[in-house]
Amino acid sequence: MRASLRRSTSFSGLAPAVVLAAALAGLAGCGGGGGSTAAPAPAPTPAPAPAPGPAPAPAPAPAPAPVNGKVSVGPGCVEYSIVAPAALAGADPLLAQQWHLTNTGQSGGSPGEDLRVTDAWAFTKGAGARIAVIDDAIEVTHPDLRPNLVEGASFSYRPSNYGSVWPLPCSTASTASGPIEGHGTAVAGLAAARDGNALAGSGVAPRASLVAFDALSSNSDVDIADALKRDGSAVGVYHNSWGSPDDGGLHAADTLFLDALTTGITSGRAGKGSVYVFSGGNGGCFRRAAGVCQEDNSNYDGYVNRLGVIAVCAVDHAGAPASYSEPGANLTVCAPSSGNVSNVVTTSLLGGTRTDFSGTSASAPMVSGVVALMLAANPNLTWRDVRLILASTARRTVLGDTSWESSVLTSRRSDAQPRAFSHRYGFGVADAKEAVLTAQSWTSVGGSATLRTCTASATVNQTLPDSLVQGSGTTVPSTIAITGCAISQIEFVEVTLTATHSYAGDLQVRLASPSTTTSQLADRRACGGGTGCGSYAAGHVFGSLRHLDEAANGTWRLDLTDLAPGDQGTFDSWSIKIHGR
Ligand SMILES: [Ca+2]
Ligand SMILES: [Ca+2]
Ligand SMILES: [Ca+2]
Repeated sequence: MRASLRRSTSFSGLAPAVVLAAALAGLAGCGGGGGSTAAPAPAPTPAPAPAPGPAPAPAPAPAPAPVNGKVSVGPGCVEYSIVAPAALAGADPLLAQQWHLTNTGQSGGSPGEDLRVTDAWAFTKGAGARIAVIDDAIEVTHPDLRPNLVEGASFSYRPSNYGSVWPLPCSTASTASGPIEGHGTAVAGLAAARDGNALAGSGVAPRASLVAFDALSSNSDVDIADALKRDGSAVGVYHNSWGSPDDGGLHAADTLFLDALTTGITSGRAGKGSVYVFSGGNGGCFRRAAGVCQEDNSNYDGYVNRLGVIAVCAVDHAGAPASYSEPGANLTVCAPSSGNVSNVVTTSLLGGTRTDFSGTSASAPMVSGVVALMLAANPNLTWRDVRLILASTARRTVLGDTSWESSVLTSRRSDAQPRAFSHRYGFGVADAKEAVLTAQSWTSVGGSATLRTCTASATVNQTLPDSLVQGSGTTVPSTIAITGCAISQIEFVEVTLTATHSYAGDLQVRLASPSTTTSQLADRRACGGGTGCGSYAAGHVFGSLRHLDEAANGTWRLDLTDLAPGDQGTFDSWSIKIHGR
């Protein structure tokens, strides 16, 4: 409990975007192929999390207008010119290297393992849809971003720059792992860099409009919650390449965040709901214990496993899961990103480009770009429609992967590829063309106002026998019978588990549905640092998309199994909340 609560309250001070971006280099040798001994050089030690700060001060007055055509975010910071760039036309020189858009094998990967986005551009390039990038800084003056920028609609939360519409970096310095404040700029370019301007490459939605909110710069949950609903009538998709620390621990989201999400999906876009896209996390091999990768899970992160969140995993240029990409029953789709080498091409600081971006920080903004294309193709889509279309049109890759399990979801793909779910891929890799085509003819399922919810709970109070042999144990099941629920097609399942245990990482948690499919909610792992992987004492909320389109009524079963000797506890209670139509 100690670690979980402390981290949740100080989360915004953890520079989580940097955590996501930087995690790859040290992890690239883990998982995936298995048994690899040729790990690359370790990543620099991540910066320690700052101590929780005091309650945020009242918002300072907006920063004064820039003087002499120059602007910076504070004393000692880089000054940027705010002169509008000249309009350019011509082929983008780096487009051919952007294998995630069109994979011809140019990076050594498999031709066709991409977002199928070039085909979607025949229908729309995103004009009319707005993407908000929430990060710690975004170089909105970048000549490949500025043409799509909605002038005056960005917002800076940096205390020295509060209220400015220029949420720029302070420093343009780089280390071996990339620009120190370059994360948001790289993210923004993948979603919505301009096409056809003879500069750099192109975003997935190169004619979508772009705004930037640097809410991660201020160490304030208040600011992040504000950014997540800022200009909710105009913003279509809020993009987030950040999350809780990838340390295998259970992390709760703060109530301000949850309230902002609820506001967004209820009131955003005149009731059609804001769309929230998040990185699934880079903790696929967050540490090694006795030489074995320990795996974080997207479902341990209370910021990315929620009802209104589209969590995105990563596949490499051959379509296989990236070793750092976390599994999770909460994953919607994957998108391309780096594999054993960092090779995603995007925008960088001082108007430049980079060829080394990586992680789920790179895959997720591609999905935000796909969502912008969908919203441009059909502005009437609700937040629920968006997720259903992504799932029903995703492209399954590596069909022989044993993690694929059949799903009752109806395929909307033109090739009718059957639907399946994997805790590593979600429903597959986002397919921009199929998503846009389906969006055009989609009949809405409605927004938050028509979403049905059924809830039930059980008190268990049973001892969880300690494991005698690592990897085996005695399962303690508990069942809940759902009757009279009007949901015939599930859209999301939330399970809140309360347990008392001296090492939460010992517990495997599985949810079995009446349709006999299983959500893999938690696995045994060793977290190190004496944290015990967090705690279930106050109740951890898991999210699942595994049961999409199943019926709600029937017997649900939660199985807890202690799989490591030395610590034990009790299964106290659980509750289930089913959303759908
Ligand atoms: Ca360009
Ligand atoms: Ca994580
Ligand atoms: Ca144990």
